[in-house]
Amino acid sequence: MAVDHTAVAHPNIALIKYWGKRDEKLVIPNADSLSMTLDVFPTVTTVRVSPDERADRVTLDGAAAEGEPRQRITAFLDLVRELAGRSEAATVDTRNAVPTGAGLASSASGFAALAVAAGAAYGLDLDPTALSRLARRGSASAARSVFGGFAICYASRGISADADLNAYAEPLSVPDFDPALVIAVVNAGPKPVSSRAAMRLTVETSPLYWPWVQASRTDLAAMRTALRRGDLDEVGEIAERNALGMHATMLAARPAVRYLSPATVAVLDSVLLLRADGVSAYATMDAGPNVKVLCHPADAPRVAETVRAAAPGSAVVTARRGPGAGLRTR
Ligand code: 2P0
Repeated sequence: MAVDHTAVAHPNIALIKYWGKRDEKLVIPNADSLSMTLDVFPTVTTVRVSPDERADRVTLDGAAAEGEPRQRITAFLDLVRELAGRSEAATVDTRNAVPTGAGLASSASGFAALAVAAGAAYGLDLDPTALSRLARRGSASAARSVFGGFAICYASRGISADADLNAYAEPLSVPDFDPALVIAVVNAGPKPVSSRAAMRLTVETSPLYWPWVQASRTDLAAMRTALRRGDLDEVGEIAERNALGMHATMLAARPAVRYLSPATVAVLDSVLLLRADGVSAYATMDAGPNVKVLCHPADAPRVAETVRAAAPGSAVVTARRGPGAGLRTR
């Protein structure tokens, strides 16, 4: 009898960003990245092996998936089947708690949940490193959502066959750091350019891209030290400059990719005012206009109120560090 395998995964927000691949087919980043997995906006994904079906059936947020989202999920299922030595079709139902493709890391939680659920459905027995490697093939940021709390994703330094093996995430123990992340959803609509297309264009055309990758390596080393110390101001400063630098690489692409909107800039201004007022608050943005503000949990209500006033109509959600991806047992 067909059995449902249901997995839950949460998005993660990178403090040191991943932007750009050195191998598009294997999804291997150009640089290491470091993130915090959240306790909000889960993806819940159920996979059932369906031997009687001729093709995969994929439902995304309640509707039949089409186009690129469907293609990426079926290509991922093909990879799982190849690893498992199986050929049956699957039925997949995946639901995101946030709008898909709005720069709120739905592909990170999505492919982490799919890796866990599809891996279980097809009988793969993967350790966390192998699971992270598998999730990476769906979306590189998904490699980090396999783990709870903080995670570091290694871009492979090896060549060819080693490259796949050496590109994976692992948890980073940060016992003395438990910040809040206030998320200002200034626009929940789909992004105008996919992150995949935008990063390709940036790598190929932006004169700022490689200098940023260089700077990112220095940022990562400094970030590890700051996290170990539990120093929110240091962590925040590094995260903010790394994110702004990433956006600068896109603004310098030809043609420019600009995800930041007037509401984004209004929130960034309000974060500067909070700092001028003595509040430790630091911003980071991903492939979209939404802003995530790192702060002490005790300051989160004030930060939330400030960013809501700066971008009226925004949904504001406060996140803390959340769990890694796993099967839901009933
Ligand atoms: C990150 N982002 O580190 C960066 C920062 C967005 C900006 O990872 O092509 O969906 O599927 O590997 O993981 C978004 O890109 O891209 C992302 P693919 P992904 O979180």
